[in-house]
Amino acid sequence: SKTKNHILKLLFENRNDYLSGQKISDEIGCSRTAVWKHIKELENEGYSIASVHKRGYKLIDAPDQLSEARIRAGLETERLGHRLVCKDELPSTQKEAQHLAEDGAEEGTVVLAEEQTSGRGRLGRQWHSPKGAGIWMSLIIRPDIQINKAPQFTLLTAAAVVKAVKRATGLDCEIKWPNDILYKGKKFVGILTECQAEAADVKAIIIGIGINVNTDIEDFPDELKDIATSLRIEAGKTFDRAEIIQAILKEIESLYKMYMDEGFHFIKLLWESYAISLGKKIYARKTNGDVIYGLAQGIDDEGVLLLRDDDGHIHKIYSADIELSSQ
Ligand code: BTX
Repeated sequence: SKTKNHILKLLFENRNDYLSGQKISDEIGCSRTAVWKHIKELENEGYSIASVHKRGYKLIDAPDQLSEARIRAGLETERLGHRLVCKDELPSTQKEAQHLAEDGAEEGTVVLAEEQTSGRGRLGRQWHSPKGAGIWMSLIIRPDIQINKAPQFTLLTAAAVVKAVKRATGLDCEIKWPNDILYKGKKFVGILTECQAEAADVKAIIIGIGINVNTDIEDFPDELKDIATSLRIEAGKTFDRAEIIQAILKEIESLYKMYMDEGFHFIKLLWESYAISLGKKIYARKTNGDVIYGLAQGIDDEGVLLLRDDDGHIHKIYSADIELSSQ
């Protein structure tokens, strides 16, 4: 209920202190008995709340379950996340968000699942999304732009996620064009942006973000063990997924605002500052199977990768998988 979410928000905001029942009931405009009832309900949901006579309530521990209330408490955004759809299990949050967007869901709608049974990557690939281990989320935005600009949002999202991970965990990670985020060469984030358009106009962009947060190495299938990692594996501790989600929504919102006010230029600079492949020799395997070898010179104003081959020709790479060359 709304009141319960509000109480939880207050408890989170004052988690170093006791908050009196009176203060809570004044702030929310309900009786102290109602406050007490909601506290009991929160305890039943797994929250641990100390209650001390004459001092009030204090949050001791929260369950590691992504609920709307948990994410909302501490969310500092204006629009992103104003609607949060949290599910235990979905085939894919991306598919769910696509449906919601078609039905007119507002900008800022976020879909989250504890587990995805058919999480999707690019080009029909799979995204491994085990229960409770990561952040599997899809965000709907509705920028007033032309469809050829939509790929810029993949780069915007990647830059925002790097900033948010740094802020929430202290870890410095890197971007591999166009959409992988790596820590020491291993992938722990995947980003998938999809677009709904009418003629050349974007109606919605669905930004899918998958992050291995508390995944253990044994949780990965064999084919991923050498190429994937998680924040827990790297940092040796468990992270609060809700805090990372809050940081990501906040960073996307602020870069999105900058993008709408000032264009792609600043986002591009930020992205380039996090990119590992620029200035290096790479192989780009295009979707048609062709492989081009050359120097990754940079990205252009549309987010397209510019690759200079040994003959000096510049290739524009719209979609490919890249691999760093050892030379
Ligand atoms: P991608 O096509 O760039 O990467 C997919 C490839 O990454 C797979 O073929 C596999 O090799 C590897 N991979 C699969 N799962 C993982 C994992 N958990 N960690 C590291 N590597 C992995 C990247 O596609 C885009 C992924 C977006 C996922 C989000 S989750 C929320 C939303 N819903 C949904 O179905 N997809 C998006």
